[in-house]
Amino acid sequence: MTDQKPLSRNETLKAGSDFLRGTLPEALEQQAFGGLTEDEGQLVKFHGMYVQDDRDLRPERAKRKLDRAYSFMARLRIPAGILTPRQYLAMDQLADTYANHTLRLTTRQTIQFHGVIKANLRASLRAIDAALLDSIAACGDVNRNVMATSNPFLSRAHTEAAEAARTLSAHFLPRTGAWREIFIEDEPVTPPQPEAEPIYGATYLPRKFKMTVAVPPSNDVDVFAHDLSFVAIIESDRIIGYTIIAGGGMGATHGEPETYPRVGSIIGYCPAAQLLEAAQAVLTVQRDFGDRSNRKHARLKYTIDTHGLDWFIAAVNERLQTPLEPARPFTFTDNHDSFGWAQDSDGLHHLTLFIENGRILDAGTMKLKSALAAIARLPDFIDQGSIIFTPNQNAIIARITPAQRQLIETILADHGITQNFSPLRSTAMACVGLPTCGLALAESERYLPSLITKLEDLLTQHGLASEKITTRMTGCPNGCARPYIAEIGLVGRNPGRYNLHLGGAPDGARLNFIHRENATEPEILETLAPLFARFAAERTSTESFGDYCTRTLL
Ligand code: SRM
Ligand code: SF4
Repeated sequence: MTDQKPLSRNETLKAGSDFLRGTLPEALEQQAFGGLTEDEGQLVKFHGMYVQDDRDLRPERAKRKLDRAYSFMARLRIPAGILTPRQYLAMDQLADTYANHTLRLTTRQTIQFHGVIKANLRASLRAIDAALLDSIAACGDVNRNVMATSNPFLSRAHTEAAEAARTLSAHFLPRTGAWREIFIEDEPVTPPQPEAEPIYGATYLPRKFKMTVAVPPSNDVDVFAHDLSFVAIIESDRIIGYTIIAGGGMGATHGEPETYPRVGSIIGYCPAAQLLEAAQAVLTVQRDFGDRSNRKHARLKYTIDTHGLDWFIAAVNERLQTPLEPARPFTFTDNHDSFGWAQDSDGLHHLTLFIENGRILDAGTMKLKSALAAIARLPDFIDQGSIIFTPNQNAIIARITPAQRQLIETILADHGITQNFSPLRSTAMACVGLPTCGLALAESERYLPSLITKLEDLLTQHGLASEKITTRMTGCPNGCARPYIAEIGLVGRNPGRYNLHLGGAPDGARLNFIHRENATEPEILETLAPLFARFAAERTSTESFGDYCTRTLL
């Protein structure tokens, strides 16, 4: 390590935690307090959980001098986002038995449960384990859920990309037995030998680390937003290797310019067989040189900017048997999902469903949760189908026989599920935000749908109703819905106020810029209305809104 500054508190905590155990076992026994101590809260993240409280209830509870209404968020590790229908049904059941009756699809192809009380934590984790799933490393200073371009059944290259995501996820999984010992087994599991973390060491990584695998021309995983991305280079429908992108990241803090979003840099190419070696070289350079004193400066993007890209590439190459080759070209068309029906070469059908902000629930006449469970239970589908989560918070019902296609449409219709969403709405994403996210400064998931309705009206007025304009909202600058590469990005600043960012590229390759700060809804609409009018009148024939804004406003 080159850094001489004092280590951050989390580093000491990790080092002294006995491979992520700390006092968690005792804390789970203490039911009188529904939360955890600060240190336990940091450690439980490595096991896929966060202590949260219902922020809607905070003022009233504070007035009554009551503790916060604590509960846990639990996040699964699902590389490439693929579940069997039986696994999906087990998770659907978990949501009802132990959580808040919803499943929340995330921007990293997995599921979160909200509202799990401490007394139900172990039972929830056991239900996850019984479904042959886990939540290991879904959060914490480790390699997080690995994404891959959705739907492995669309081509052989897609299958290989999903395999690559699984391989990466398994290779970089922490080796500690703490998760199983604390949450699953009744008895402590005595490891056969002293535990070790051969890749991470006892202090794991300086900060979270995120990987993706993309199959062009789709950039649904948003390769430029993550620490490390592999873009498949394909010949005859096989992945022969990957162009590697490193140092992307979205997180920032308002008013702290030394924190910033960054799009990843292309660092070279490796043959397919070198995938793990290349990933390990990048991850261990970050392990050894990342900032362990300031967590706001600890992601790989800052390591690269501190030492320089040439230094970084040389440091990666030093750890490889054969250095990276020059990057090979690739082209992305967009970073959206393709909705509706598709068919694979085996004649099986696949339905990509839009799920607004990833929230699967039964609400009024729209019973999405019940509909998906009914589909998952269908004979044949339950044995040979798949349910796949996309990086855009949507779901694919995959491997449907021709005979069942009509049946599935009927189930959806009977549950009030229509798919007539505007292009604007179906490509929009909001992070969770209030009431569960402890960092939210403004509404996000609960607010974006109504703002989209107003933006739809504006677009219709200007003859732009069929325009796909990537719109993403977050309740704070951490960037969980990747807003800084959207064509319209709205980043929460204060209650009811957002920074309006414009100018992302439709393929997600470019950062947008702040156009208006701290804007209220009327201010957002009054800013966008004339811009939409000018875009409709002045755009070149195929110009996207993001490209237009970059051309005319910068
Ligand atoms: Fe995130 C923290 C939700 C994807 C950047 N994120 C959080 C926490 C855990 C809040 C906290 O630390 O207390 C949020 C929990 C909210 C809740 O109530 O559930 C949260 N992040 C989410 C999810 C659920 C948003 C969503 O609506 O889908 C996504 C879960 C992904 C997953 O399955 O693993 C989610 N978060 C992202 C992404 C996008 C991505 O990974 O593709 C980013 C930007 C990419 C990046 O990492 O740079 C992202 N989340 C952050 C950050 C800023 C990190 C940084 O480098 O500064 C934080 C805050 C932190 O880590 O200190 C954060
Ligand atoms: Fe919470 Fe901010 Fe992430 Fe939204 S962007 S989920 S408000 S941390």
